[in-house]
Amino acid sequence: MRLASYFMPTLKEDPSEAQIVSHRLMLRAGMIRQVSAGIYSWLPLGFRVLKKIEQITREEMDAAGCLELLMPTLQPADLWRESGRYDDYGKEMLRIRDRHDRDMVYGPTNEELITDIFRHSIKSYRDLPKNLYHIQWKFRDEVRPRFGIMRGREFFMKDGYSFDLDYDGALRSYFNMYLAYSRTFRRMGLSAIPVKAESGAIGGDLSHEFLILAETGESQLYYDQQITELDAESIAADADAETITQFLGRYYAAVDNKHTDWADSGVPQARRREHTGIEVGHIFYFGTKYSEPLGASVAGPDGSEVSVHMGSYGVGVSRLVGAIIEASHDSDGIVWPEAVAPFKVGLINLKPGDAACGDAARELYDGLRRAGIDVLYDDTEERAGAKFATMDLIGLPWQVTVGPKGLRGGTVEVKQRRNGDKEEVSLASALSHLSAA
Ligand code: 5CA
Repeated sequence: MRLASYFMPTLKEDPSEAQIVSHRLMLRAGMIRQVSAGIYSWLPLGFRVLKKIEQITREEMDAAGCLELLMPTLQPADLWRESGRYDDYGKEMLRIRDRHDRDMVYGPTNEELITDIFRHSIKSYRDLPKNLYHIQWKFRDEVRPRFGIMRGREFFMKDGYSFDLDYDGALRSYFNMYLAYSRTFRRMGLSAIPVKAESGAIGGDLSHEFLILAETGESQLYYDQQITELDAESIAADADAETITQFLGRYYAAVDNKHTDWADSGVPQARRREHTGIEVGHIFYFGTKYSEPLGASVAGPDGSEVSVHMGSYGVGVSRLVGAIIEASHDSDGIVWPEAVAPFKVGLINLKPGDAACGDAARELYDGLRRAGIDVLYDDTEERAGAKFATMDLIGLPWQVTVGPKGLRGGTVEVKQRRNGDKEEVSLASALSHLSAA
């Protein structure tokens, strides 16, 4: 991508409405634009990151055996009346009336709709287990949308739903998602702590939030330091219920409303930690809370009808964009982990008018693209200082600078954004250097 023809409206000044660093940097880097309170447009740079996060999430869900589908954003209110949540959900749910006076809602979550799909099609225990997910916009009319896309009203979520014949099967499905979530966040360069949590409006009595530590987090968490070293992969995904339950209870971690007193936690003094965190994922097991009222049952092995046991699993795809910035930035701007970076390389031509610089930069640009490496090529007429500042602000993992001085000796400069390390490499080897990086 050539910057001169790209659309990346960066800001030099800190926007006054942004209270936290990720919101500030997303606005300054031209990633998003506010449309209305808690509602944002995703501009090209931000959209690329959103898509990367979406894709990693999708790949990990697929690898865990989940099946992707797509449900609409609008749902009939009658489904919510069947589950009893139409009245319970309160003002957070956006209610709409269509031209035929039918009540609709803009989905804040999809337990009812997926259960409706299930009950019409799956009738036998032989078709279980099933785990269906989609990645779709949600709307929750939060009282206080804040922190940019971190607590929005319209936001992008991966929500998945599992169906099993009984508790043991459902616990295995739950644990399968617990493992998949750990892998998903790790791939994004995050270390997320699974924490016992309240189930809230979704319901049920077993739930874990995945939190990443950040000063700006809205959740207070209390945890045993050991949990950060917990290797969930040491347990087989098809382990029995007892092994899974034991594993889930091995180390203490609780959000504020689940935490009572350290003294009751059994955690030795030296291992107690308290920190604020950002919730990037939440998994729930809620048994037959929706399958019973909606009549989602299957014929069991002995022929009798059984209400299926369900769980639901959410990843805050749009929130993650902000959460990753909270976890990875410095005073100059964003520092993207490579897996989610909008481009891998930022190529700076210090003197676009100069024939040698133009040729060298173009050669590198074409070579990188041929090698399948995403590159943003700054071919604008800006001053050198401004170009460097913009590249640091948008946080691409690698910067390559082509300038007249270096070129006289046949070299370009390669800088790693994460640590600022710079290296002069020959123009000829720059491509292989970056391909290998
Ligand atoms: N049905 C369940 C699981 S699919 C559910 O809705 N869970 S949730 O309410 O916990 O939301 C899942 C994830 O969406 C959260 O962990 C959080 O990362 C993200 N999320 C929730 N509310 C917002 C919001 N207002 N803005 C941005 N992301 C949000």
